[in-house]
Amino acid sequence: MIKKFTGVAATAAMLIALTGCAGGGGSGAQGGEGGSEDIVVGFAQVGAESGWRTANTTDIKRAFEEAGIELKFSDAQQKQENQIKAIRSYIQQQVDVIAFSPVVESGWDTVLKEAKDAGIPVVLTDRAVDSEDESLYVSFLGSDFVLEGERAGEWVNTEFADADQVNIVELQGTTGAAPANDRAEGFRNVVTDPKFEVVASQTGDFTRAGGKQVMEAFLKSNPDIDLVYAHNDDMGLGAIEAIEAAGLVPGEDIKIVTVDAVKDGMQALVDGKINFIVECSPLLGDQLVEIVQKVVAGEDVEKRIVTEETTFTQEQAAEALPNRQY
Ligand code: GYE
Repeated sequence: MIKKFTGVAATAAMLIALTGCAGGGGSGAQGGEGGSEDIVVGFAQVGAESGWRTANTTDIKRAFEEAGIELKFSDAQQKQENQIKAIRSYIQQQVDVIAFSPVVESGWDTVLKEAKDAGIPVVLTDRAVDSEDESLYVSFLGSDFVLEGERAGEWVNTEFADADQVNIVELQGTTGAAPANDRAEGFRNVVTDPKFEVVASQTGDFTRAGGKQVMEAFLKSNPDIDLVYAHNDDMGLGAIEAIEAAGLVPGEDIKIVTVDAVKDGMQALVDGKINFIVECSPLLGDQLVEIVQKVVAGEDVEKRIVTEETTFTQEQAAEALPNRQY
């Protein structure tokens, strides 16, 4: 591993060179004697599909920079094969810890086993894998997506308490992704009254363009849509464009509930174009750094760390928006 050392770090590096106590080289839990300066982390990001993702990337880079930990970063452009390639390259480079946000839930066992065999601990951030062997990763840091779907559903139950028939269209996240699977499931856990009908459900891949395109098709084939449930703000924002282009008023003619609460989504909520947002925090950087430091120092880490989140009505959004970090 080639690193740039200055001052204290250089002295520490020399000591390590003399005593042979470096944390790198896939030695995993034995590292850390030289402090954070010696740690190298490989992070395989999903892509740059949404405002949430951009905020997540920015926060992770900031946190590692502040901690003085070298971060190797790759963007998989929403493709599992790219993420697998990135992880294999981190294994080859013998980084100390690999962290990644799995684009889909399934199909990770082989590459995770390769990391384990190389002695490199893996931390899952944001999204889960469906591997039955939990020893393939040390920790999973991220939101409870089922709960998010339930929160969206609870708002729907209250909002449409007096309605007789409610036609819902669903803009799903990336097919096979944990937040798409779980947000669909959570919503259905609570929206159980037979008056609710999901008349159409399709993936918009968590992007604004995808949300717009799918919503245009939904509007053409469904004359009476009462509600859009979008698995993230970006798809909801795309849906708003499609609804307006069809001559309808988003937030009034068609109600919209989304997940994330990024600034653009919150602005649309304040503007009355979205009706309710379930928060999903992308600010995982500091917690990830802490996990990495503990893992490298050989300390125990929690297997599951759940992000704390809230929900926003239009009034609450107006109050929160000026101080919103993402
Ligand atoms: O909600 C969406 C992003 O995995 C929680 O991915 C994340 C989701 C987030 O594209 O906007």
